[in-house]
Amino acid sequence: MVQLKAGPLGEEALRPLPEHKFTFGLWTVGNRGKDPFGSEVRAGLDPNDSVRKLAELGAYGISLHDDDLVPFGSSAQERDAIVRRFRATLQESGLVVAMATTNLFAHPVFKDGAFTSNDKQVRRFAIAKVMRAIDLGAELGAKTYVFWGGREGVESLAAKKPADALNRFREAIDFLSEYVIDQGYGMRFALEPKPNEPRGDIFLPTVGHALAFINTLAHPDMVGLNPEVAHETMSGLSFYHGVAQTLWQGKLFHIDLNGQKIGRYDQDLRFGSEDLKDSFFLVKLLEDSGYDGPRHFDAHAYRTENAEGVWDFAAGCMKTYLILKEKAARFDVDPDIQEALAAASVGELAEPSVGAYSRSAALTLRDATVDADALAARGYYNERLDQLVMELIMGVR
Ligand code: GLT
Ligand code: MN
Ligand code: MN
Repeated sequence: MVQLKAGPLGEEALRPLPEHKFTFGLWTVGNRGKDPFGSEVRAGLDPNDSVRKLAELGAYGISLHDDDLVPFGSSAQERDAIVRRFRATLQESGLVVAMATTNLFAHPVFKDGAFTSNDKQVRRFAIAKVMRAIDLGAELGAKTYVFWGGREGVESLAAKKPADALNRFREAIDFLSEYVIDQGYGMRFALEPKPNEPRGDIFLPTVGHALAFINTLAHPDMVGLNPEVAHETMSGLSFYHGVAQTLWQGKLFHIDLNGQKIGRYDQDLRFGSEDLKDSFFLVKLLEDSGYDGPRHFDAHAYRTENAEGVWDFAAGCMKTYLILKEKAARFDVDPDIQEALAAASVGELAEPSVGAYSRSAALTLRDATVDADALAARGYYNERLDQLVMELIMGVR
């Protein structure tokens, strides 16, 4: 029997606090709504104002590309003045810089890629730009450094040999790992996979490709992933399963949360706005796993929004996460759900199937008579289980 719950989820539990570790890219709240078909619809934001506003809303920190804070081409003197002012704002507001990254995609010099550009001079320029951006990240206290290879790809398949490109990608990551070690920054790297856009095809297109690539690196221990909801979903893959395996392999170093419809361009929508069921299980997974990194939103407000709507968007991302977190806690204490989990034999999957190998155990198992038809007769009651979860998500239990 479905029991209607007492009332709205407690206001207290839904108030974002720094301890929840919500972070936003400066480029997310700063997104001006430009798309391939139309111009900007919102004014640019001063990063210092973004920090103050996010602190007011209960965020924990921000992330940035080098160029989000220090415009491309700034002099050393201008850079230092901007960074000094920004550090003061961070200190006043209590926000941290949890992640830093490099813009290796906007300037025309990167039109054929950065680490994988066919032009060696461009590749060298890209690695130098990353070193300077790592210095900036270190100065601001960032512990995670993200690599999103948006331009590392091709349209014409004849234009790059994939093995050469992967060698150059690896060479760059290995060189930069050494740089971080040499400088004593104590940072970890997080690779962010994406299948396409802006390139026709991008190297390291999915979580699976990137996990396999890490095993080939000189310092695999300092490199993990920054998976993004939108990027796996674009390919029709389950983000939940991608993150689950990343966690299983000890490689979830950071995460980009947003919303996305399958098969579309990279929409970067408000977290949870398109994929409630997957989002619920994602939040449950993160909360149950002991992942203690940032809950980072890489999304932006609809193009319909003015300056005010940007903050509705940011508050919405955090509130949805907290609602789903609250529901994940209810999942664990809901007696009907617990009963349905038992009926589905969910716990049994945690038990070893055959245990340690011995020849006698193997032969006994191999030669035993099994009534497969009898085993096949059981039900797993997944319909009942799933309906109960949907009722939980929809708010009637
Ligand atoms: C860009 C991209 C994101 C990446 C950012 C980090 S930049 O907005 O679409 O997915 O996370 O480089
Ligand atoms: Mn991202
Ligand atoms: Mn995206």
